[in-house]
Amino acid sequence: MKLFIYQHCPFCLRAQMIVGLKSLPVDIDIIMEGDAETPTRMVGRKVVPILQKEDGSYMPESMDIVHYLDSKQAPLVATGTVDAAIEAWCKQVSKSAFNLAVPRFTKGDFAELATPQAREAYRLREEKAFGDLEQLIADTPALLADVEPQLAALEPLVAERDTIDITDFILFPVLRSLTIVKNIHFGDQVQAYLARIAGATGVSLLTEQAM
Ligand SMILES: N[C@@H](CCC(=O)N[C@@H](CS)C(=O)NCC(=O)O)C(=O)O
Repeated sequence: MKLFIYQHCPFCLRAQMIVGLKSLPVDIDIIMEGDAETPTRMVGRKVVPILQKEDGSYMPESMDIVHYLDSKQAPLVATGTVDAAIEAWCKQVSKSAFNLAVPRFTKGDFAELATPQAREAYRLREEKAFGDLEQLIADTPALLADVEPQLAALEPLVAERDTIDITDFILFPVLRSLTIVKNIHFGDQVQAYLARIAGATGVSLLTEQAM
């Protein structure tokens, strides 16, 4: 099987998590930003992640891919329902978190941005979705002032988590996205959570390229 992703993409990360967690025989392939033709040929629109299954057919939608891959090898891990408090937390933090992460993604070291054309295509895509990206970078102190208290409020919620279930496929991609923000303060519990899930899934954090 083959999984087509962007390395920065939080939805793609969900699929990468299950591949890594279960050591599944799935090749990871990058679709370049700006390449609409490849995903459109596969699933009729420009989107990632896309899984190419054993029979050659294509499946979009991150959580569908997670459940499909999870079913390939017992025991199931992406089970249960998403923890309501964590789901609410993700919704509440999402706008500010991605206002912090996305302008940095556009400047980041990701394979899908390896050519100037691809990087510019991505910058334009995100500018359309998020507005002036340089202004968002300038707004970092205000955005951090919103996100950091929310990260502090997450501490007791992650402290009680010690296995991996469906909730982590929602929460971890949001937190991993925030690791690209230089000097953001994660509390001890969130830091331990990030390290635990990254270790279990083999997914790298973005701390080394934080900016
Ligand atoms: N509901 C989809 C959302 C996937 C999604 O929005 N992916 C973004 C990348 S982060 C995308 O493909 N955007 C369209 C584009 O590249 O133009 C899922 O969960 O897989």
